[in-house]
Amino acid sequence: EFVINLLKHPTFLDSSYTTKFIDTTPELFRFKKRQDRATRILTYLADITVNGHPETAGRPKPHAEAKAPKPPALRSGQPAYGSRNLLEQKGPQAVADWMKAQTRVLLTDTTMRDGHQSLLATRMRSIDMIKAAPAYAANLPQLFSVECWGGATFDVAYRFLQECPWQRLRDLRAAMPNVMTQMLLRASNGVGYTNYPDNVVQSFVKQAALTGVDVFRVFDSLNWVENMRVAMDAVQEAGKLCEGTICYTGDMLDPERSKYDLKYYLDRARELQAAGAHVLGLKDMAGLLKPAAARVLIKALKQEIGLPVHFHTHDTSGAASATVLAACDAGVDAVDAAMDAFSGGTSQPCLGSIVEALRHTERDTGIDIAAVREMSNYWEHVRAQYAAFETGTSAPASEVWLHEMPGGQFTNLKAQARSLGLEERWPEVAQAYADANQMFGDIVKVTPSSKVVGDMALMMVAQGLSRAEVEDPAVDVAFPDSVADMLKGNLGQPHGGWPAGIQKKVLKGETPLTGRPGKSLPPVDLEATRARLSAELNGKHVDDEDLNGYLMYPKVFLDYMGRHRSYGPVRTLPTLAFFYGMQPGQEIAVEIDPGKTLEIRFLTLGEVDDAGEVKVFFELNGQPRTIRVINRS
Ligand code: BTN
Ligand code: 3PY
Ligand code: ZN
Repeated sequence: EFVINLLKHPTFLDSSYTTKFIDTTPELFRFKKRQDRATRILTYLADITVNGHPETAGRPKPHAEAKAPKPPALRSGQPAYGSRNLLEQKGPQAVADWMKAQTRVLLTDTTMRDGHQSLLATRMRSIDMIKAAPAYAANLPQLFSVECWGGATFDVAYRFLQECPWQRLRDLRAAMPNVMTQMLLRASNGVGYTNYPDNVVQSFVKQAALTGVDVFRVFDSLNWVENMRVAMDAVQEAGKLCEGTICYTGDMLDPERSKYDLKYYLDRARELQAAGAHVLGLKDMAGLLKPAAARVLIKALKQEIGLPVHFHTHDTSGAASATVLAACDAGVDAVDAAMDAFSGGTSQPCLGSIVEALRHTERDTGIDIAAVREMSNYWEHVRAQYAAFETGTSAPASEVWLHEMPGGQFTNLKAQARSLGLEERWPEVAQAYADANQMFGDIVKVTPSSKVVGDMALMMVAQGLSRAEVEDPAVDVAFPDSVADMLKGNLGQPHGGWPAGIQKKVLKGETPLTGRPGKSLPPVDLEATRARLSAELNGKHVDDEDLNGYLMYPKVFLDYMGRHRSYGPVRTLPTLAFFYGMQPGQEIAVEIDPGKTLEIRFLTLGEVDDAGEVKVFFELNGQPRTIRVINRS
């Protein structure tokens, strides 16, 4: 009963399922008059200092000696010519040609997107990224790209970090003008968990390109290229680099898993090439590709297709760097890696170690390893601030070849299992995940299809249902909504179609969709939506970035705006103060505009009064300020 309620809870369904749900605090929205920004920021600090941050309560705290991380010194004043300059001057096809002409292996640094998405529940704040960006431009101009946007980072920024994802992108782009930025785009699912109308996807891509994305890695959660064209066309229209991407699953050299054999991948690659991809992405989201298979697959893709190949994997098994090096031997053009301090485990393999492994070989990356070390030192201090979000697997997991969970989902699902009281039964969850996958016909598992398999697996374990029982027409099963949605065809069609038996049972006679979902969704009237949103926000001007944020996540965006009215631009607070509040006597500097800095010192707390409020005493730029907040602790 409880499990069913949880599985149907809207927060759970829209995938904000990490750690725990945020308590709703209606008093925050009963707001009197609009206050100035300094007062709003003090109100936030007072609230966190008195009540704690809802997401860090009961979680590990950073070490006492954790302090504000200092980015590396800049090694040159003028950033050297990089991939972004080439894209700007000659366009995306020239970038693809240039990739193929390199003997060195090109590297993408994923720290600012997949690295923290896979290790820290996507909680890295913009300020910690923006501080690093000038050092990327100055010290690491040989990087192919910096992956820093998209995937889960978009909604987590609004939802949990109280910051605007567009502003993050704009700031990174400005601070790093010579290296390409890269995003992960879930094709018709945008940066969400469901199919959007075509014009919403088009509008989103256009805005992302305008605000600052250079490389769009576009994938579909069922590898259905038909469902990727709208997004890919929009990227090409915007003049940006379109990385049409195949997700890797199964075990290519295993004769028992013939559904995903070499021919399957070559067929998908040809479809992506025909759809206009400049680069072929190979996305091994769970880290399943083994070295021997990588050799065969990458050699074949290079020979038969001819597009440059960009390989992405996860180190869940601990064996990912062996696969990366095999891919390099086989002629891969670019690979993804995370800065050392954000690598390993469910994240990408270690960037510095790949640079070292390839040094003095034909495929030497040309990256300055000392610059990598300095950057990684910075990231190590950044990571220490997020102790509350470490979900960590502490050892490699060969178990990944049983369940095939994507790196970003693995720790999430463990946390969900814990919150359902199933922590001790994790091996059963892993097995149920594998069983659910087979029940759905052995599908590609990546956001959002992976979430559906995860929902099904948790339900099977919580209710003690075996695959045979779930499939048995005589056993009554209340399927999670996400399962019904997927089998109705709302995420698209898997290779070979859905198994008829389970589809019939879940749909109870309803006719499934077999076409492209976007084709049957009416276009959204963008200007009418803008007008409605503006009215909802008391007449506030709604720009294109806000409109596109709202179109992806209406409720998440409105909740963010509601909190913004109370707390103002908290994105510039130091991370320790933002998540853990302040200590008496502590002073911080908060730059709320370029050149406008608030010096904030927290003095002390007063007693709780009859109304349940506490006075919080600060100094703001040397002047005493008192803020009253409700004591909810
Ligand atoms: C969030 O995590 O919801 C984003 C920003 C934090 C909002 C503050 S934290 C203290 C107070 N309690 C809440 O539940 N929300 C606000
Ligand atoms: C995402 O879609 O966020 C992913 O990282 C998929 O691997
Ligand atoms: Zn990934």
